[in-house]
Amino acid sequence: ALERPLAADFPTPTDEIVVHETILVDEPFDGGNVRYVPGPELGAGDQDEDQLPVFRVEDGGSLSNVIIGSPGVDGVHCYDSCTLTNVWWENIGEDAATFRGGDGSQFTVAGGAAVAGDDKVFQHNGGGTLTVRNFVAEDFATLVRSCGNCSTQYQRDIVLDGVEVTVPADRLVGINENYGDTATLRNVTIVGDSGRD
Ligand code: ADA
Ligand code: CA
Ligand code: CA
Ligand code: CA
Repeated sequence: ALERPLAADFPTPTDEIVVHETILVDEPFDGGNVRYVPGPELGAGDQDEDQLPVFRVEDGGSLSNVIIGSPGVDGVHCYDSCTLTNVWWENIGEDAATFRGGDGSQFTVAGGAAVAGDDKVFQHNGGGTLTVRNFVAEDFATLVRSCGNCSTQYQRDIVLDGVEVTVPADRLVGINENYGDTATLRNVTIVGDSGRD
């Protein structure tokens, strides 16, 4: 059985689907708590940057009640303002979700949890604001990273509001001050002992 963080109340999967090809979402998609298991065509779930996402969410699309099974490959890619509601990552792959819309995008992650990542959970590569609300993460290095080397760079805003993380972890948010990024942290709970004095 998977080890689960105490506070991350993962839903029991209602069914399981193996995903051999990235699922394109351009309308509201309610997964009904089905577990979507990445097939080997999408990647191995390691730190290889060339893996494919399980879901690609485009203009008009949103995801809710989806369980991303193991190995997490490149998780979810969002190409426009998108909302991920109650999305659960059982084993984060290279990262859990990537946000790629341009300036003015409003990306929201609301509810859900992610566990078992080697490095980053959320990767903000586009423009606009990424808000992570009522989210739980355990066993990762960085919760949100604003891309430092993307081919198009943007000023980005990152908001955490109601986030519970379990240490050890390296950082909540990594931003690029040289591009004017901002990070706003509200209601952050850190569970456990960092092991540091
Ligand atoms: C790394 C890489 C970025 C981008 C990112 C991602 O941080 O340096 O250019 O590829 O991963 O989107 O996973
Ligand atoms: Ca990466
Ligand atoms: Ca990635
Ligand atoms: Ca993992």
